[in-house]
Amino acid sequence: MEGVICFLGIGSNLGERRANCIEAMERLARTEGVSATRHSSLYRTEPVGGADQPWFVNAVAEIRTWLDPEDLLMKLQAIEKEMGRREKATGGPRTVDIDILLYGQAVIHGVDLMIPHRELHRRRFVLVPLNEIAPWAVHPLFGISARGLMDRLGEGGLVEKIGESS
Ligand code: PH2
Ligand code: MG
Ligand code: MG
Repeated sequence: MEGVICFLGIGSNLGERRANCIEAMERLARTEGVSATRHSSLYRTEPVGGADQPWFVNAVAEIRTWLDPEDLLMKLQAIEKEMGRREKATGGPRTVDIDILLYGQAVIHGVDLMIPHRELHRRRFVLVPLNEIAPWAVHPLFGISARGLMDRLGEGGLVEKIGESS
């Protein structure tokens, strides 16, 4: 076994947003070097930054991976592309976005890769689903759990769980 426990942020605000998030998680589960262990509920979330765009559907997935962070990033980008994502990282609407939030307790300051995700601690649409599945997960730079980060969060965008039937 071994491998590294990672948390991934998944989001979509173009097309069939819920189906896109679910498909992204299914594709993750089929990815070589990745074992999809758990994921949060889906949430309807107010767009943060560039407010003039559709609301998102967001979720957080926990995976165990045997890939190094750079290889994992390449696999995630391949899934985004296969699912028809054309947009670059502009903050505008996207079919699917898969971000590495935490990779074990690794701290990586690359040009293309920053782990932990640089906005993780500021985003309610990340912290609410992360807390649903892993309130104990520790931010390696702050030494604060997801629960603690939530408690420290001020005003943020609206985040509401999508019911089974809605
Ligand atoms: N992603 C962004 C920018 N703003 N807002 C919400 N609610 N959800 C997102 O996933 C999101 C966002 C950039 O990746
Ligand atoms: Mg993102
Ligand atoms: Mg991204």
